Amino acid sequence: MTKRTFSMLFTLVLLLAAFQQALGQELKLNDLEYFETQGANVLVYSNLFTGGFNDEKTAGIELIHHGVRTAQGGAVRLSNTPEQWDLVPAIPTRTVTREANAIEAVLRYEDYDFDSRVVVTAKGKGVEIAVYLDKPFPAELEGAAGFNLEFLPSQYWGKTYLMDGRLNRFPRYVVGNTVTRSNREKIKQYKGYVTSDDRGTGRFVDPLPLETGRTFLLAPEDPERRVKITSHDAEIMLFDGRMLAQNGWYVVRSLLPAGKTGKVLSWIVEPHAIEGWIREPNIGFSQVGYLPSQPKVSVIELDKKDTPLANASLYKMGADGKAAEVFSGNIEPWGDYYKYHYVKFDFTAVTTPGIYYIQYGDFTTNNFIIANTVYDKITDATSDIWIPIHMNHMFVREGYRVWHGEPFKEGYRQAPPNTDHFDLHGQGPTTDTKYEGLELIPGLNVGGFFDAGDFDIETGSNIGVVQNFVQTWEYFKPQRDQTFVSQEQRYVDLHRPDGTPDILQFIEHGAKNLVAQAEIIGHMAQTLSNSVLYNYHHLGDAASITDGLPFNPDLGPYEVAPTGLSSGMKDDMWAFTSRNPGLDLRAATMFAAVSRALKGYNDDLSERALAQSKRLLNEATELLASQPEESRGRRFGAADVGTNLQLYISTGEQQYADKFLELLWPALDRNLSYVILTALHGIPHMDASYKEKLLPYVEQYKEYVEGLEKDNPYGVPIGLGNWAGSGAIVNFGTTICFAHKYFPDIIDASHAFKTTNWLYGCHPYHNYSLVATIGAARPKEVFYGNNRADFSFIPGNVAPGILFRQPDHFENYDDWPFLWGQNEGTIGGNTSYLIFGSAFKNLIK
Ligand SMILES: [Ca+2]
Ligand SMILES: [Ca+2]
Ligand SMILES: [Ca+2]
Repeated sequence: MTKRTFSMLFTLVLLLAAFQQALGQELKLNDLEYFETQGANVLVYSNLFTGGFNDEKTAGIELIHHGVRTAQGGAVRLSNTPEQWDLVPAIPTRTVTREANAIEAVLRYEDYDFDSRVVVTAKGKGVEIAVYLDKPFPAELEGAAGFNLEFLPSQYWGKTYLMDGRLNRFPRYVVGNTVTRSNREKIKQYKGYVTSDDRGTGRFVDPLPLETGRTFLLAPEDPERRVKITSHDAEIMLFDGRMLAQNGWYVVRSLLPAGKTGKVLSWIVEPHAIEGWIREPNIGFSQVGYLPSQPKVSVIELDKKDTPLANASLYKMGADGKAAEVFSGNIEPWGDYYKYHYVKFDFTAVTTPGIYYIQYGDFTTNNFIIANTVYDKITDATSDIWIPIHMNHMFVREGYRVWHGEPFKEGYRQAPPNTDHFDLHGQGPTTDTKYEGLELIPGLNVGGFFDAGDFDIETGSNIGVVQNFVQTWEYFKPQRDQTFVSQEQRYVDLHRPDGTPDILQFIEHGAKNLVAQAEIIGHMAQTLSNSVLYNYHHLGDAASITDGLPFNPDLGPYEVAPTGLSSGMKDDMWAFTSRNPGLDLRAATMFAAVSRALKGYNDDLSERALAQSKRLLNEATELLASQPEESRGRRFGAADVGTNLQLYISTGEQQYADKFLELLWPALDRNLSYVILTALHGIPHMDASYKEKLLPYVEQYKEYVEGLEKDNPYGVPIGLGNWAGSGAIVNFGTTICFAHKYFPDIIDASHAFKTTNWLYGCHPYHNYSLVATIGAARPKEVFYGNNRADFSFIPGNVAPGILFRQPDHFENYDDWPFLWGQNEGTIGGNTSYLIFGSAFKNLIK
């Protein structure tokens, strides 16, 4: 080979490499049916608009850009900036055509008998998104039907954009121009609900575009976020969805042309992909820290293109601020789990108390503590802050701050028959009470806990919450008193001890509402909730959700009576009262437990709870017996097993023990991991043969627990549903604690650390603690609480956490609070965490 041919060959090789690199950046349809290049994934209806609460901002055409899901909602939509309750398209068919490198979907709006086809085709470094109409869309959708794609504000605000070369910056906060239009022109919202109060104007707000043009370049300065969108046949508009709703996204939109068929719109969307980009390792560890004696294993999440290192180190901080390496250990491979590769770093050998951090190659974590005290306070923020702030019908103060005034002073009205509801409830064909539709039901505005990020009282959930409190009290007798609660003053003051254990006051507060329901309505309501959608999505002081004045039909809307005692506002909350004997039965068991717990503290409420327990038990048993067998057969979950156990504990009647045992064993056979905790709670109340019969199930459970080590790198039950799985992982931890208590030779206590590890930072996506504050070095900073519009948190909240999106993406936004499936906390979930934390602290004592 001559020198010349060698150099020619060399040049050719270089050229080929460059060509391949360029090709390497081209988006390709992969086996999981999305368009992929390293650093950019375009998903086309992998996730549909079927989440349960309409537009959850987790569906449509989506872009995962250098590891972050930065765009979603790509679809034909009927407004400039769709809100949660705007209509979403059904997607009856989705077709992947490999030869054409294309995915096609039919989008259907049933309400308008309107079909369109969206075809996404790989085109070089981007995709073409085209909309086809086989017949023109209905005339009433002219100016409404358009193709939208939504970008995540927190990933773009402060960055620049260019529209046809004109310079702009994405606004940090929504400031812009809107117009109002006649309600006659408004596209109807879900089931005809309306998300805003038009103050009697008959007009709705419509945002104007921030910019309009043909070539839209997002974030040219940021290679991780740069996206170019061009269209030859349509104007591209940019809107700010936050104009109408704080959870809105930046919306890129083109209107569909009226009267046309065929290919009516096309965009080229090119997400920039950084050449050779490799996602930074996510080094998972407990942000709360570790006990000296406990297992300590960091799970490190790696890009599949990353090369795992051979070892990692632990550094200890000295009092002089200087750090020294104190341990070096091997990196052990675990394997692939969905999108990433996982390795583990075991530093259990390090047992000296101190301040440490992990060094993995060039990556250093924040510090954490090894000490015997790290878990001492894990429930305090939840019990001292989160729970009292969620006490309904009270004024809640903390130092200089008022969390909320006294809500719903006007009380609750009877929900009219045949009423649907937007929060998954409804009133059946009758009221099942002595009240007429819309009549005031006096006395219900007392006690109870806000459900979650919203302010309704979910009766089923509140029953579970009071059970959780009673269980915590009866098992652990926490004497903690950091909260002043006065039912007489309807006043709560945080950090002001009043001589009564807070947990008794929480039991009392929950029971007050539930006893009122039973006494006044005659049975349990389904929910006490909003009657109008525009105040359901309330953000701010709970006392301002309604005007506090009862509705007076003699007054016009927005009118207040001269006495100041009533108003014409139809904003009063409603009680949904369709009778459910299954719920009554659960209430009966809860009331029996309440009556035990409150004896000697509030004897009056204790006796009233017992009276309602007996009455509801009799009535519910009769009602259930008169129901057809098949509808009873369907009720067969852990709740029914647990209800019969609680009934037996409360009444001592053998029939409930028999029913408990009859339901328990088949339930364990069907769903062991879910039902076994209930079975464990039965041990103190059953004879010795019961524990013996349970033994093989506990052995089976041990296999299940060990099998989780092979299921995923974290060894916990990871949920893949539409609501992320912290709740199941908390229950897993609680189950371990109780299983170890009764079967210490079979279930090892150390499994419980898998739950704390996961909750406090050792999980996919990022390594922040999923529990707000609680002594973690790096807790999550934003949650979907009722203060979410402030990008904040309520201390002690447990986020659902790591949400799975099809087909292979786990995420938890910590700069965007508004996705309930990953960032909301519920009163049910947070009181379950109280039990776990109490049981866990007991376990490690
Ligand atoms: Ca709710
Ligand atoms: Ca107290
Ligand atoms: Ca009112």
